[in-house]
Amino acid sequence: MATVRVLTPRGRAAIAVVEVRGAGALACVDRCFFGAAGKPLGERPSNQPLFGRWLGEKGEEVVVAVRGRERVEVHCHGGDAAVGAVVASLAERGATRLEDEVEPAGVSPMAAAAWRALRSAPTERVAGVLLDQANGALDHAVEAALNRLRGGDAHGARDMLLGVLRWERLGGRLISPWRVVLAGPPNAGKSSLVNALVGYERAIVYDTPGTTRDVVAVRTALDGWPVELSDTAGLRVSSDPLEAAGIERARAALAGADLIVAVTPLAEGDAAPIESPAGVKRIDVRSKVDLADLPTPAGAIGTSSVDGRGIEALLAAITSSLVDASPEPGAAVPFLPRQAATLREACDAIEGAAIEGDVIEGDGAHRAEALLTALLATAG
Ligand SMILES: Nc1nc2c(ncn2[C@@H]2O[C@H](COP(=O)(O)OP(=O)(O)OP(=O)(O)O)[C@@H](O)[C@H]2O)c(=O)[nH]1
Ligand SMILES: [Mg+2]
Repeated sequence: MATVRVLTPRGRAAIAVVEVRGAGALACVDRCFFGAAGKPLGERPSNQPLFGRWLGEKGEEVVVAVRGRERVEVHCHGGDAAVGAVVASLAERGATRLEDEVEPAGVSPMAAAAWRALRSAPTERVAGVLLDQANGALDHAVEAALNRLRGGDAHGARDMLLGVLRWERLGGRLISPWRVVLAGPPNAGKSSLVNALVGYERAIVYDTPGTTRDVVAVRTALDGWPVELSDTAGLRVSSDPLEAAGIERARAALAGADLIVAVTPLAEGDAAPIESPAGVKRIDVRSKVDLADLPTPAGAIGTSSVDGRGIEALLAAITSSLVDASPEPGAAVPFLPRQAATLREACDAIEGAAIEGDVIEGDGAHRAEALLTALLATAG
């Protein structure tokens, strides 16, 4: 029976390698591969790269290498969609998909989850934090809190849990990035600013107000933390249904933002009132400072996408607004939402118990103990 497995890690790459092994491996790939030479794989020399197409003469370009009588590699485009399609077509033709085993045998459920998350780590810094959890940092912290609880030191246990929860927001933005949304009136220079911040031309810039019609997201890293910058349609009342739909989406992006960068040209007097959803941080930018001979108001950052003024300052302000402190190497960081939710629930249970008297024990402590024990037994 043939089995199929992706050898290359997930993530952005030009090429991915899918391995098919076992009896029937060659036949299975033969049914999908349209080699330029038109011969069955069994008649081709081993270890030679064979160019062809997948699932038909007009299919995706692939390179196949026969590594042995029971082992073939398919080298395809590296994106998730291309890899998924190759694996799915092999599975349809009888190959069994092997689960990727990324974690070492015998590790705890939370460590195993961290090993799996590591594969999608977008930056080295994120990988470092996840590697600490893969090596048991979060397990050890939860075990230590549990031991305190069992030893009757509920205060101590709660303080330890709060110490871990300090990294709740950061932990939630390791795998999915921080969301920074640029918003402001049409023509304010938002798209130009996104391009200046990422250092390449991602968003369309044009002198006609209402150019950006949709939310254009661009992923980058600031100080090693993953950040998604979203350029949005200029906020105004519009009778154009397409522009109005874009503005609606801009508002939705604002509602889901971690940070809003509100952009208004310096020459346009007061900053435009952009309704920031409650609790969402915001940085005020006065743009196009090269066009106005005016001082930038206090509390705002003046920028020019033409001469680069203020861009570094804005990058620094975005970073420090999102991440005010970084975990020390080896620190426990909850990296899945359920983990943080359970830790919080355990803290609440301890605090709930404390209110009833000056001795912290009883139901709340027991409930916290049960929650932490369950957390250690699952990935969170
Ligand atoms: N002088 C100067 N011009 C700028 C600056 N930033 C943007 N512009 C110009 O202003 C115009 C609008 O820029 P965009 O970046 O497209 O503005 P926007 O806010 O994305 O506009 P909409 O998508 O229509 O909402 C373009 O002609 C840009 O070249 C700047 O810092 N200085
Ligand atoms: Mg724009």
